[in-house]
Amino acid sequence: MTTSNLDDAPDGLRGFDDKPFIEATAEAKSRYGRFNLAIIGDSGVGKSSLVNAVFQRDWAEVGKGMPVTRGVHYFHDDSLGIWDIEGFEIGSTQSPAAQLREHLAMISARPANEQISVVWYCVHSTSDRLTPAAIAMIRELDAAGLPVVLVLTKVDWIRNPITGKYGVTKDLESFVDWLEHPTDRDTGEPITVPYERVMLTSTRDKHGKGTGHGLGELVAETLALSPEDEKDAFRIAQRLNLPWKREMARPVIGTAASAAAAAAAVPVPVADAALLAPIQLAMMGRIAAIYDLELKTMMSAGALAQLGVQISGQALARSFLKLIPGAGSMLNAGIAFALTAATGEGWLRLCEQVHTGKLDPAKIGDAWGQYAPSFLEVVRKIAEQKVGKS
Ligand SMILES: Nc1nc2c(ncn2[C@@H]2O[C@H](COP(=O)(O)OP(=O)(O)O)[C@@H](O)[C@H]2O)c(=O)[nH]1
Ligand SMILES: [Mg+2]
Repeated sequence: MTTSNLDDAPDGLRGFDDKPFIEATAEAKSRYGRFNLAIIGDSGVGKSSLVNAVFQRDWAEVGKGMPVTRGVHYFHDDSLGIWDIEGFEIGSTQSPAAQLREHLAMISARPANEQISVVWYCVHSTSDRLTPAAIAMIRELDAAGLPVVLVLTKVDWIRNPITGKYGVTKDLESFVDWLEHPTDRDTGEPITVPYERVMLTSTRDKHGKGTGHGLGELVAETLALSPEDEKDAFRIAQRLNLPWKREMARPVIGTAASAAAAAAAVPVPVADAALLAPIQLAMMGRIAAIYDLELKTMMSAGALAQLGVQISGQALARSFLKLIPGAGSMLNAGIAFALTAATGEGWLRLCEQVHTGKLDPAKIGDAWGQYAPSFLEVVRKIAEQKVGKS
């Protein structure tokens, strides 16, 4: 169910309908669904830091709070679920692998939108081998059909003073060598450890500063290992890679611009430019979902309505047509296309600013002026479209 934000909007805005925006966001969110990651490793290895760096939620520190079961926490919002698994009891009658098997059985009995897509199995990068318990747990995950990224954490990157390049310690190099050709600790015989990738990561340097290393590669590998129908959910849930979101938003803009062109296939008076508003608002709602923005709750009462009035095309189309010799007072397919495409691009950039924390969502209404399509931008779009057609 969706409700309008406008019930308490200022008078002049009440006639405006924000439903297409809100419904498009809700529809896109339910279509993309939730991405679930399991992150497994000893307490203190750096799991919560990784989750915070890649997903940037302002959840209370991941790992705190009531566990689902001993050693297992589940955190989620609409687009992301994190299974935080640690605290395998040493000296328990059950091996860690058997404990993990029980956890996985418990999770598999949970609802479909909580099922794990990818596992990050975290090991401190100063280890020299995987322990037999770790190997048994990775085999357990593999047996459950889960792709495992072996994440080496808290890597100490050393800058070579001569070449300026970053490298790792000799010890870590030999750990990575061992991981490529693992052998049994006692017999020296080759063994199989069924992980998919090794990633070397840090979320800060050893002084606790900086933004880390290897995280871009970690999200790229995680995306590659995600099931096809969950890749978009991951692109939305993660907050490190903006180009992925742009790639998702561009076809949404293209589709809306074509729909706007079709709506104005028979030219209409500029006074009727508001007929484009539902198309443009639905486009904006879908883009907001890609940037994981819940504007309905983020924007103040009436701000969305104000925005809607600004983008409804009419004012812009009117001022715009005055400047085009011979355009008259009719809105045609080309102008509708260009206006919608330019609106989409402006909105995309604004969503990026909010997404990266550079713009306070409460100020979207005021900021839109800077992002709204300018006259020149629209003319450029029309020119591009003509070139594209010829
Ligand atoms: N030097 C360094 N310290 C880290 C790194 N990641 C986490 N830490 C520190 O390690 C401690 C444990 O991290 P946390 O993420 O809570 O581990 P968790 O128990 O596995 O969730 C914290 O004090 C972090 O500040 C890293 O990449 N480098
Ligand atoms: Mg933690």
